[in-house]
Amino acid sequence: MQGSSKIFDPDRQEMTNDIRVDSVEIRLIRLPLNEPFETSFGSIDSRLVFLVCLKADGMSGWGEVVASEEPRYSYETVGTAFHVIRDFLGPALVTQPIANLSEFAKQLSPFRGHNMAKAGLELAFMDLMAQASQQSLSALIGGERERVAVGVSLGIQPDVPQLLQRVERYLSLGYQRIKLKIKPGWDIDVVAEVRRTHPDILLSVDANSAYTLSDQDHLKKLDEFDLLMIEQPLQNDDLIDHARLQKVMSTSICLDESIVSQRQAKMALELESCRIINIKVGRVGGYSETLGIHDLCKTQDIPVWCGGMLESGIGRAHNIALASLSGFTLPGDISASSRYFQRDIISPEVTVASDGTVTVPQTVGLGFEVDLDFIDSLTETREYISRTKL
Ligand code: OSB
Ligand code: MG
Repeated sequence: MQGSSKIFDPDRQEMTNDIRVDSVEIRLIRLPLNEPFETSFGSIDSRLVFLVCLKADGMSGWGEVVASEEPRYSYETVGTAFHVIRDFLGPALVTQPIANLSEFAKQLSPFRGHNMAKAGLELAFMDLMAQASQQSLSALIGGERERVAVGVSLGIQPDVPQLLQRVERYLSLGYQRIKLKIKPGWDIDVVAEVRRTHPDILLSVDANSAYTLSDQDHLKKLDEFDLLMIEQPLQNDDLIDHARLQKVMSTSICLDESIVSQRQAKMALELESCRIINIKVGRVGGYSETLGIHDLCKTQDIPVWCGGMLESGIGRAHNIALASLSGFTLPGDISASSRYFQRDIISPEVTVASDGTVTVPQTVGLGFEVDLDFIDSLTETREYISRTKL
């Protein structure tokens, strides 16, 4: 397969220097959202952002833990991730030098679950690897695109006119695909209205597990709107009922919540539970699993795309690198920094060009400057895990 295999290769020539992590710094900052974001599981008006900074050999590698404050999208929360990194994962990383991504993943694999916590650390490690090998994150993982196509995810609105206004706004900014959050009571009629107003746009819906298989006759009504996909209609851990639903719906099912590992992806493809997979690096536990799912889907011609978790610029930068892989063939939920935040913690901020693409940075590491002064001024909680402390 393409470039991604090289970072698993323990004998890789150019990566002779092990990375010795001196310390893990975790901190929480709160960024207000420009407007509330509502899904089938509730509404938020600010993002408590969990940042990870690994220090090694004078370098700082940055990652983000995408867990939410409440265990609604998944069981993980900012609080559980803080505990698990501080007490288990962080101490395991500072014990010995780590040569590559597979060694990194192996170091954390004895700890079960907590994928978002693991991923936050792995993102930071990959930023270090990119810096140590003097390449961009995208180049490090074998990314092939210079620009990635993006769409926008629109939360549930108080009424249809307000939704239509937002659809209008993001289309005029160039976004290539509109995704509507749906739930019982905010679904068929709403989608019908958006489709009537915009007959030709790429349109999809995301239910965040708000239905069960007993709703199949209702969900089948979505088939007439020529949707690109319906994302995670049924239970968060289900594969079987999604396979049943996919058999009776013409709209492609895309799984999000249900795919938490490469094994789950393999099962979903064998069971034909979906025709598309949304990859979120946090949900699956990091780059290592992401690359595995990407490669698996590519061999089976299953399109993947990069999901989002209202990331700050740091998580967003990693998402851009991932979306540059050749198998990411559908627009990602990678919006401009300004779609969510008044001011982002990186510079330059992420911007979306009028053709609905984001440029993949080619400079070393993350490809953006981390605005440490701004982060410092926002920091609410901070903790260090270092070798000397052990
Ligand atoms: O299901 O894709 C989802 C945000 C939080 C939790 C789950 C989801 C989302 C989004 C937002 O849809 C995507 C984004 O970051 O823009
Ligand atoms: Mg989703």
